[in-house]
Order: sequence, then C-alpha cells, then structure tokens
Amino acid sequence: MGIDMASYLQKTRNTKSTRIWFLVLLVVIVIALYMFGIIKKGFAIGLGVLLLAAIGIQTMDYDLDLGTLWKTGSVKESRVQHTKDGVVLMGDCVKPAGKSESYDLNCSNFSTQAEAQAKYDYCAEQIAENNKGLDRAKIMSLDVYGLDGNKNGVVCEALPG
Ligand SMILES: [Ca+2]
Repeated sequence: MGIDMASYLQKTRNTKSTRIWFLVLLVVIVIALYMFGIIKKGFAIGLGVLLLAAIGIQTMDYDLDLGTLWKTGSVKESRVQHTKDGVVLMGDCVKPAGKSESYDLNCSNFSTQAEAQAKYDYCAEQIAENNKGLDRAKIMSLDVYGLDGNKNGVVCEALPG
C-alpha cells in the first residue's frame, strides 16, 4: 500500500493537472487566510495575482523558464517545451500547439526560401545547443514548424530562392 502510494505520487507529481490543482488550492488558502484576518488585504491580493499568473502559465501548452523570464522579461523567449521523446525546445523555437497560434509559421509566412531556411536553421542550431548529443538526423526529423515536409533539411522548397 505504501509503495503504491509512492509510485502514484511519483506519477502525478509532474503532471500539469496536479500542479494546477495545487495552485488552485493555494489560492483558496490565501483567500481563507485573508477572510480570517491572518494576512493583510494587499498581501492577499499580491499572492493571489502571483498564483493566478502561475495557473495561467500552467495551462499553456509550454512551460516558462523563469530564469530566462527574469533576465529577458519576454514570455516568448522563455518558453520551454519537452517533446514526447524528451527533446527540449526553447524560446521562439517552441512548437506551437494548434494551427491557429499566432506564432505558428507556414511557408506562406515567408516570401523566399532563404528566409524560411534561415528560421529553420536558427531553430535547428538552438535545438542542438539545448540538447547536447542529439544528432542532425533527429533534429531534421523534428521539423518544429512543419516547414520541411520531406524532412531533408531543406524547407519550403516551392518558395522562390
Ligand atoms: Ca524539404
């Protein structure tokens, strides 16, 4: 029984929904502490805002690297995402979830092949930097923005050079 519980906790500890519920619980506690007069209104509001922001971050399809966020102040640059196979994607090379995301890129977003290739190469470089030991073929197969249908490392082959 003890072991089951431990493995259950191990499994749930890092899942997003667990973290969100934990944060919601903290919000409830802050509200309760304020209602019982244990903490001051300003403090309660401050904490509440922080917790709600944390919940907002958790509900996105990526995490934020807080160190980078602190340094750059940019959410876009601080995005961190782990693919199914454990590859780390960072910053504006994070793979967008849906096609509607404003930062999703398609070949139609570029006017020349070189422009699209530059973006792809930049992300391939970033991925290599953040994932030491990952080989080139694996990076090509990731094709973060889906610009390289045949995964040969040359993107948007239909665009003018
Ligand atoms: Ca291609």
